Formats: sequence, structure tokens, C-alpha cells
Amino acid sequence: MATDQRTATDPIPRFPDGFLWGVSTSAHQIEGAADQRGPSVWDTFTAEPGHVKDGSTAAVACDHFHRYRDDVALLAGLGVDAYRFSISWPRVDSPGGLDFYDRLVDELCAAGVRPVPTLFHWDLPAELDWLDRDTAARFAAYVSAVTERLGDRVTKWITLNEPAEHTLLGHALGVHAPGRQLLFDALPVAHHQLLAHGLAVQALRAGGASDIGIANSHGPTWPASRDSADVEAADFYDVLLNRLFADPLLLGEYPAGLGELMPGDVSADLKVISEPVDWYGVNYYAPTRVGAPEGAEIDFGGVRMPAELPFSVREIEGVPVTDFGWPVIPDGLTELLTGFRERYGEKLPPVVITENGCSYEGLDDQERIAYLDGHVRALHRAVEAGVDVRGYFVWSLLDNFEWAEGYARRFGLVHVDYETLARTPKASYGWYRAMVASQRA
Ligand code: IFM
Repeated sequence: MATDQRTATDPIPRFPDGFLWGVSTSAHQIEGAADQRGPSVWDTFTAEPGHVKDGSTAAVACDHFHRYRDDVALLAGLGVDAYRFSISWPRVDSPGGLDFYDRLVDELCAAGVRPVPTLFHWDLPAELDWLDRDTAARFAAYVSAVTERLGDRVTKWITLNEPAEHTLLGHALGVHAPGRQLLFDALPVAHHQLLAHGLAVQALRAGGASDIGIANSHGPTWPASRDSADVEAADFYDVLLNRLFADPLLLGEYPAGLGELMPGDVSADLKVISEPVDWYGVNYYAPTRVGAPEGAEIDFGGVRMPAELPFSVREIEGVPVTDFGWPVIPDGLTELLTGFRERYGEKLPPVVITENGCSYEGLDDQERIAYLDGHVRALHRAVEAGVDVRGYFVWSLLDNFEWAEGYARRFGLVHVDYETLARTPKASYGWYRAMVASQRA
């Protein structure tokens, strides 16, 4: 049987020894306890009506801050090797803020689950701004403080989560915090986050860390047709999504034409930005179909795409979609990883899938099982094709605050009742537990 015809009833093939199976969350999306930390740009943004679809905020979210012991018990029950969570910079900046992460890390270690913190997952302290170069240095100082406190127990670190989305959605299109609509004037935000990453790698190494990565979102970009205008638009989108952050990190250079648009002494900064990482994190959800601009603003999955952009995002027809409307295309993951391997060759460090998942309602979430099953198999095909993949993290452990969508999109293996905050494992939790166990059998 051809590999791409394997079905959900066939056992999932074995991944290499030492492969890390995990789940992911982020601070702002689950912690709550907003009264015990300073405000972030997301608090300011959600306070303004119209920014979050259901008008909700993350003030309570899943109340993980108070219920972290229950959540670690869920992780232990799941049998995962590792838990990717994020550290809230505004909490760390508040009195006693690091105590929470100290307790969480202890609880994880006691449960035999490896902590994998992300140091920035979009919740920038409200008084800071990525348009300011100084924010990068402030980030490095915060990272040093975190490493000093947790570095005796945490060995695996992630600097940033999806700086591309934070730049594009937050600063270019204005649908995420801080709500700026700068279009291409948002490029300094990308550069300063990259610089922050490089400085953070230096700070982590100075603190003794030796297992450092970043979580970048990527996906294949498919031209809407063979028309040269569509192909050109898709290439442009590919640069934004797949190369703007990866090229400086892995090659020490910006894609042609972009370096000139960045502020500061770019060549000196690129040396810092390309400090070698130990592994490269990829968040994968779906491919994007891109065509030439259509001359009018379009609403794509709730994201306003202004007419001035040199591309338009088009629907991918004939495939299942999640509740969010995202196409389900597992082969896109194989294509992405083999394509990365071709593009970056030996410069691509080992890869970890730091996020993959889908939004569906319901406790008997067979669609989520099918999605995860398909993607894990697709990942294995990438391994068979020679890509060095070392781990896979499902987004997400819990249903949570899905940014501008509020609580309407449920990505969890565990259902959260937002009235009672009760956690109920879904069918997919049982599926993932059995799959991870089967890898060890
Ligand atoms: O919830 C987000 C996460 O914060 C970043 N990656 C994509 C997820 C689903 O949209």
C-alpha cells in the first residue's frame, strides 16, 4: 500500500528513539489571574469593544494559575514527555511573579513531565512596544532573570512564539494586539523580535542553557493558478510567512529586498540574530492558497485583508475544514518539512513541531482524532524522507482564549466549561494517550 493511502486503522509508524511527545499552551490563553500581574498589550486590546468577537477577555481564561496542579495531573494522565507553556513577561515583572512558574516547574518535574517554556507568546507588557529597538534589550534582561530562577530545572527553552503572526496580525493588519494597521511599516517589529531572539539566545547560553529553539509558524504557499501574477503573489506571501524569520535565523541574511527596509545596523544585528539554535520549532496548521491582489478588501476567515496588499488569500476548495474554517491538509506538513530541508540543507537544525491542532466542538471529537492521526502520519513521512524531526506538540492541552475569536474556538484535548471551569478530557485525549503509549511499547 502506498504510504499516502495508510488509514487511521493502521498503527501509527514508530518514530525515532528519544522522540518527544507533548502538548502546548500559552500563558495569556489559559492562566487568568490578571489581577496578579501587570497588563499586557492583549489586556489593553481586549478592553476596547469590537476587538474580540464574543467580547470576552482573558482575565479568568481557564484559571490555570489557580488550577495548575489539576492541569499537571491531566498531563501526567496523558503520559506525554513534555509540556510547552509560556511565561508571562508582565507577570514576571510583577512582585512574586516568578514564584508561580517556580511552583509549576516543580509540579511538572515531580510528575515526570519535562517543562518547555516559551519566553514570549504575544503578551508584551503594555508599556513596551516592538517598534522600539530597546524592547529587544529589555527582553534579554527579562530572559536572564527567568533563566537564573528556573535554569536549574528547565533545560529546554523556546525564545519566541510565531513572531510572523505577531507582526502581521498585530502590527500590519490590526486584528490582534496591539491593533496597529501599519502594513509594511510593521517590518521593524519583525526585526526587533528577531534581535530579541538573538539576544535571548545569548542570555540563555550565558545562564548555561544548551537546548534552545524558537517556534515559527510556517505552511506551504500554493499559487491560485499558474498565471504569473498568481505565482508572483504566492512567492511574495511565501517570503513573508516562510522566509522573513527563517532566513535571518538560519542563513544570517534577509530575503532579497527586505534588509534595506529594516532599521539599525542590520549586518551587525544579523550576526546576533543568527546565533545558532539547537533545534527549530515549526507551528503547522494548513497550507495557504494565494493569488494576485483582487483590488478590494476581503474578509478571509475573519481577517480583513486590505486591498493594498500585493496578494490575496483564496479558499482551498474540496477539502474538509475545521470549525475555524481552516483546511485540513496533512500532506502539507510533509511538503513543508521536505521543502525546508531542501531550502536550508545542512543549515536546518533538527525540527520540533511545536504546535499542530484544530478547532472542533464536542467531547466525542472524532474530527480532531482524524486531524491529529493524519498529521502524525504526515510527519512520519517527512522523517522517512530524511527530515530530522525530534518532537511533536499538540495545540492544545485545554480549550482556551483564542485571541480575537474569544472562547468560540476550541482547540483542546480537554474541554473547559467556562462557567464552572471544570475540565473534561475529550475522546482525542484518550486517542493521544494511547498513541504516545504505543510509541513506547
Ligand atoms: O492559539 C494559537 C496560538 O496561540 C498560536 N498558534 C496558533 C494557535 C491557534 O490559532
